[in-house]
Amino acid sequence: MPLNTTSVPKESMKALKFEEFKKEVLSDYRTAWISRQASLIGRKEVLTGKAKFGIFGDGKEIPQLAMARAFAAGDIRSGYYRDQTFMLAKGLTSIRQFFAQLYAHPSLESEPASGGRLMNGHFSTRFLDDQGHWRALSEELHSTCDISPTAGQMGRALGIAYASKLYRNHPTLSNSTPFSRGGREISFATIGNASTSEGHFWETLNAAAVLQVPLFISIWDDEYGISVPARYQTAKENLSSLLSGFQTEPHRPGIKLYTLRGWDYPALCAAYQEAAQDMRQSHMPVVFHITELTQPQGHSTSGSHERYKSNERLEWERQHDGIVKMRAWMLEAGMATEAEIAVIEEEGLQYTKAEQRAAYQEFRREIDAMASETTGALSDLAQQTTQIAPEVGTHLQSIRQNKEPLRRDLVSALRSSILAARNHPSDARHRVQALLKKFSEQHQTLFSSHLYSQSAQSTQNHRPIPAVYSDKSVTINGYEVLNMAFSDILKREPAFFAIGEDVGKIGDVNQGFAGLQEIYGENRVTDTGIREMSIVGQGLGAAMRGLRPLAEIQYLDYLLYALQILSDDLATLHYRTVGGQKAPLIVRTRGHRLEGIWHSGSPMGMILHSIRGILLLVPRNMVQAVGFYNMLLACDEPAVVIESLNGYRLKERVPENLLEFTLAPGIPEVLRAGTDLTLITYGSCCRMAIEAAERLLELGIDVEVIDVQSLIPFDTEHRLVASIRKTNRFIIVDEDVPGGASSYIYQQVMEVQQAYFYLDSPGRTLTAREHRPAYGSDGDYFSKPSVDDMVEAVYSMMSEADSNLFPPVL
Ligand SMILES: Cc1ncc(C[n+]2csc(CCOP(=O)(O)OP(=O)(O)O)c2C)c(N)n1
Repeated sequence: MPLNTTSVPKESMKALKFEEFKKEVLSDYRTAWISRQASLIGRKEVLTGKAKFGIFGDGKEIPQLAMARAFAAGDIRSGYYRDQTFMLAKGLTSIRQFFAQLYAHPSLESEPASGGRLMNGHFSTRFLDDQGHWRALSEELHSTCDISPTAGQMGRALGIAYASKLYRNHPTLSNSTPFSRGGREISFATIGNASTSEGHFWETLNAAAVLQVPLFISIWDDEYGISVPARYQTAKENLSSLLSGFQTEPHRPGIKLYTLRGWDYPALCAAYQEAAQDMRQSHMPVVFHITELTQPQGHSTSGSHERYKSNERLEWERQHDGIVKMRAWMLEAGMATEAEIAVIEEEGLQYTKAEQRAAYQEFRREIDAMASETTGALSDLAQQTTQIAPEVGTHLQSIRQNKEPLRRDLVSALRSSILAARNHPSDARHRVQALLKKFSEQHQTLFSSHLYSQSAQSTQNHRPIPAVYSDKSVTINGYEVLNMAFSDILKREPAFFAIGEDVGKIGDVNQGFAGLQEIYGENRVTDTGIREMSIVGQGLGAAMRGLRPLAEIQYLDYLLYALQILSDDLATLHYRTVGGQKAPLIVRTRGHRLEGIWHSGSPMGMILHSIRGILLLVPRNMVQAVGFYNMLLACDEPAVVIESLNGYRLKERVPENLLEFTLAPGIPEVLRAGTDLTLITYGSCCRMAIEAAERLLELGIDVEVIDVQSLIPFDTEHRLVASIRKTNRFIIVDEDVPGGASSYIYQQVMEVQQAYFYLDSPGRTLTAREHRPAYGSDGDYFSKPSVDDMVEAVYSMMSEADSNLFPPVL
């Protein structure tokens, strides 16, 4: 099958006046040259110890110039660490910012991509203003924020592209939004050849081809993944040949595939522009397989490529270096003379050096100011403590001798000095303490802000609207409660849509969306393939463009397939951009107790510990779930909501204001008041805990049952300890493994809420067994905590406390 071949763009050469074209070419060459100098200088900065690690885009410059030419207002890049030339070409980063990131400068003014939180080469633009409000994305150029896990950008890139499709087809949003102009925007993704070995790549590509969304993937192929050559990475060592099966055929839309050589500047420019122009209309995904790329300095500053590349390969790379090739072409095509190019190169080198120096000076400025404050405060203390705490003088000395201390050196000296001078309660020591406090507050903001939303729409600011019940309140099945609510949400919130396996035609496996596709159309309630990672990616990217997706993972057990994107991308997005980007995605799933190893899991510890940055809500029934969905749609944070798998056919009383009422996250609810012991639980265990409490009452034990409801955030008002204060005993029950989510709750209760002050018995946990739940009702009984287990656990705790009243029975 013939693949597109490269050719000099005669048409565009003609179309542009030669002089104008020449100017653009020279400007491109300057960008590539500067980018290369930045890579060379960057490596030196690392090797001389000014920066910790460096990974650069040398060898990948030329196709990025071409990609930049096709990239227009509203388009969004999702790429990886090699794309500095593209970012520079579009003005989305500057050389100074590039170096600020290399030095990990924790300042948004100097390093707007991540405020020093990400290693170098991890690019990003600010989608949000300082208040957390959206900027007019359709009028600007943007890049989502890069992550290091290879191919981790693919799911998000799919979602960015999917939003274009939704905006185009949306009856009301298509032209009246700051996010889109008729869905013409392209999602540009870049990926290294070796990273296409990841399933994420193929899953995304297949999904894009099925969905027919404007995803433009460029593969930078330099034939290696660190040291591992293509023969270990790619079948037949030929990505184009593998990808060719995805190509569009008559009446069978797939993708468009181009194979181009990475040093062929004119051919690349022509092809990128042609493909992008076409894609804005057709929405057909495109893959550019860019071959014959090089990596002049090797993979990163961590190693040298001479260790694994042959001399022949190294020589080939020198000859096929894109910059060398572009330079030769410019001379041959009469774009510039040797002398003109030499001027560009010298000026570019000096410019890069000057910007690098300025970035370093900016990076040092704040720390140097801190250092002089630190030495000032410590020298006062040192003078007064020469006899009793000579260590203070030593700490002072070591800071003075360190020409380029880091923040941690200063803070560490302050902390050690305060301890050393602990017996010297002078003003000088208090001044040191005050300074440390000031620095700590600054560092809290610099290094730990924005894990969760800090905008006015943050869930922390949410004021719940309580559920209202009356004599008229009806009782219906759990799934019908959800169905009523989702129907209303689809009506009132045009940006809301739901996707997932079996969500469309049958309205999800438990009928929460039953009948709603028929009413609201396929774009609002949509079936997807079985591909959990990219379902989340589809939602994540769309949420980054102002839509309000609900992405469904059919069963909690299958969240594992999506855990990487949830943990690495969604959970870190707001934090790693210091509030510059957000994705208020709702991930809906159902779990806990049902039947069998892969439909009864409750791996809550695994989830809890990997998704800090995302809310984790565990409603005990569907009314509570609706309260959370209503709240989430009024706020701007991502959440995982786990409905109880065995609750859809249970009857629930529906509040009068089901469609308006909201729950605030982080607020446990007392389900049953009691005086003897606090039983803390959530999800499916709540009903069982109530049953256990009723049986315990017959044994003379009055248990308070509390539903935690929300694991992240967790009991922000410390209601649990308030209960324990009264009962002086607690047991935590959940369906996770021993030491799983129950230990998280235990740490919250004992350490954060300091419940140990009020305990008459040691707190304990009652969990599932270590193994996955065996099948059937017996399997459940002997694997998960049962009502009998709960009754016995409580009884034995009471018996230990008063064996006369509660004689031991076991
Ligand atoms: C999931 C994952 N596995 C391994 C790594 C370590 N790693 C970083 S880059 C890289 C090679 C990537 O090669 P390629 O995709 O060809 O891109 P290149 O760096 O050559 O441009 C590896 C293995 C990683 N970052 N993420």
